[in-house]
Amino acid sequence: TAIEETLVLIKPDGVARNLTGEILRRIEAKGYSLVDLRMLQADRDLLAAHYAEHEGKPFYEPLVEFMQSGPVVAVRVAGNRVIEGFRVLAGTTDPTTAAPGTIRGDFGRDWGLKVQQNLVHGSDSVESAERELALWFA
Ligand code: DAT
Ligand code: MG
Repeated sequence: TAIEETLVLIKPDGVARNLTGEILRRIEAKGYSLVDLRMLQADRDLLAAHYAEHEGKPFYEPLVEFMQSGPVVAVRVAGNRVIEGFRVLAGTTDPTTAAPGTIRGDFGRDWGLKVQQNLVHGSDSVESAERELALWFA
C-alpha cells in the first residue's frame, strides 16, 4: 500500500448546489479519511499560487474569478493511492463528457456549463499535493 494525502477542493458551484455532503460521502464511502477540513473564501493570491501552472492560459482568468465567487471547502484526504483514486472519483475535467458514476459525470450539467464549474479539484501528483496542502492548510 501507499498511503498518501491529497487536497480536495469543493468549488463554489459544489458548495452553492448543496453538494458538499454528497461529495464528502463519496470520499468516505471509498474508504478515504478526512484528516482536516475548512470552509473559506479564497482570495486572489491563494488562487494564483494554487493555479500557477495555468497562468497565461485562456481559461486562467475566468477560473480564478469563478473560484472567488463564493466559499470553497478545502479537505485534506488520506488513503491508499488517494491522489489518483480521488481523480477517478471526480471524473475527467469536462463534466459534459465525464463518466456516469463520477462526481463530475453525475452532477455536472451540460447546459450553459463552463468547464471550470466542475465541482471539485483534486491534486494530480505527490508533488502537487504537498505544495497545495501547504497553501490551503498553512
Ligand atoms: P483538473 O481540475 O481536472 O486537474 P486542470 O488542472 O487541467 O484540470 O485545469 C484546472 C481547472 O481549469 C479545471 O478544473 C477547469 C479549468 N479548465 C481546464 N481546462 C479548461 C478549458 N479547456 N476550458 C475552460 N476551463 C478549463
Ligand atoms: Mg489540475
